[in-house]
Amino acid sequence: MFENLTNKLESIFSKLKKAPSLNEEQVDSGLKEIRQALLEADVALPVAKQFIENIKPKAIGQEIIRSTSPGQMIVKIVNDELINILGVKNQELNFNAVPPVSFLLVGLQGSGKTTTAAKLAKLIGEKHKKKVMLVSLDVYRPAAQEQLKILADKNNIINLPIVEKQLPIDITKRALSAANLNGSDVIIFDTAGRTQIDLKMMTEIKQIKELTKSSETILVADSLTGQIAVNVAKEFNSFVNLSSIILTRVDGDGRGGAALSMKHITGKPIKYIGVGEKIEDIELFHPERIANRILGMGDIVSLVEKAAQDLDQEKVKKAEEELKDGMFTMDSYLNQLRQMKKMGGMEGVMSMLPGVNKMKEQMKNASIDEDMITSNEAIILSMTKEERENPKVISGSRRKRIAQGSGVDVSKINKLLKQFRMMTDMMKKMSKGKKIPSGAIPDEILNQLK
Ligand SMILES: Nc1nc2c(ncn2[C@@H]2O[C@H](COP(=O)(O)OP(=O)(O)OP(=O)(O)O)[C@@H](O)[C@H]2O)c(=O)[nH]1
Ligand SMILES: [Mg+2]
Repeated sequence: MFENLTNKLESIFSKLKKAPSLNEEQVDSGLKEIRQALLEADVALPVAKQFIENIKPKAIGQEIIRSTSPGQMIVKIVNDELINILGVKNQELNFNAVPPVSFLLVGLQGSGKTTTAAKLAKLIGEKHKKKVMLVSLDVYRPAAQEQLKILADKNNIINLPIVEKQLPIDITKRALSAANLNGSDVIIFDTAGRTQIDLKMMTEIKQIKELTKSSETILVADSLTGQIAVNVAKEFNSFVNLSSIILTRVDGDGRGGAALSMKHITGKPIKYIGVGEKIEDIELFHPERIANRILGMGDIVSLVEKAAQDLDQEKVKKAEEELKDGMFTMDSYLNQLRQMKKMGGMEGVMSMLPGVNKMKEQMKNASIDEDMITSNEAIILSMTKEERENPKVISGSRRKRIAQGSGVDVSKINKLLKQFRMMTDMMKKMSKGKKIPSGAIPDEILNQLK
């Protein structure tokens, strides 16, 4: 999503970084280029202006101009300001209300409300361990209520039975009493797509909001529509007073302007982002991580979280237990490799790593790709049961045999054994609760990818 902006900023910064010292003029022209890059990324004009105004005094301050690495300091200033306009800290949905806590999803047609309702329901059920009920109030589009029902049933989410011809207000009342009866902690209301000029539809949201005393009125906005999404947010906010925003299609090739402008223009935080069509494709919106991603510093925390989410939880648990018992074997590693493949292969992983644009060439040399996973799979499958359970027994002659069996060079066997050792070391550290710092790739993970 932010690729173009990242590339532009990278080239502006590399120019600034090359200069051993910077004068005011050079900084000024760098700032102009940054402003241009923001505008090209579809950032709203007042936001781009404010951005530059905020960083200017810091960037042309004596401290920078006199410092030994002025370019690097400007990167830091830009990073801080990006975090600032993105909203500083992640904010969780507000569960602080008398149950059933109601969340109301509103937005334009096709912005992703129904999909997001189901994603949120699953996430809140699993992560927050709450009983969630889904309710569709979309009586306007044919089969809209069925669409939510099918999604909910497929994912074992409680949903309010459909009663033909009932109006949204009556459905809402029925939902509230059903939630009290079935003990739901949270109700997520999916509403029909509407535009800000449709007064009747807007009034309906206000009524439902009052009726449910909703703790959140969330605008679901399509990030691909850029500034249109931002204007829609502004209008919706003035009609119904939103509490937060969820941006969808952040996986698409939008230019990032919506994400960067929303908070500043509406004053309302983006709390989650939709990153795909599948039910689990939803993530908390972390300003710091997005800023890091934009500046090409990657996002190791998201990476690790994605890994944890995509991995089969049971297998992970098993691996942890095996590790505790000192039983982490080549079979466990084989499982991990297969899970990695499931995670969207290396490309999915790499797109979240620092400086990826520059690293593509390096990656080729280090042959970090799916071939590596496949060849490691072949190697492990050529080991005997004893060797897989206790790799320490793999002597020189055994390495030769395994190499022959799997059709690879002995050096690959050595490499894999080294990776295996690193992997077990890393897992031992992680199981001791050692935290991975944000914005930096731990050597353990880098080494493992090599
Ligand atoms: N790639 C991607 N697709 C998404 C995302 N969120 C929703 N979609 C897709 O967008 C399309 C429309 O989504 P819906 O959830 O039906 O949108 P809606 O706002 O409920 O639409 P209406 O009820 O007609 O107003 C579907 O094909 C979804 O799969 C996302 O984050 N990424
Ligand atoms: Mg819908």
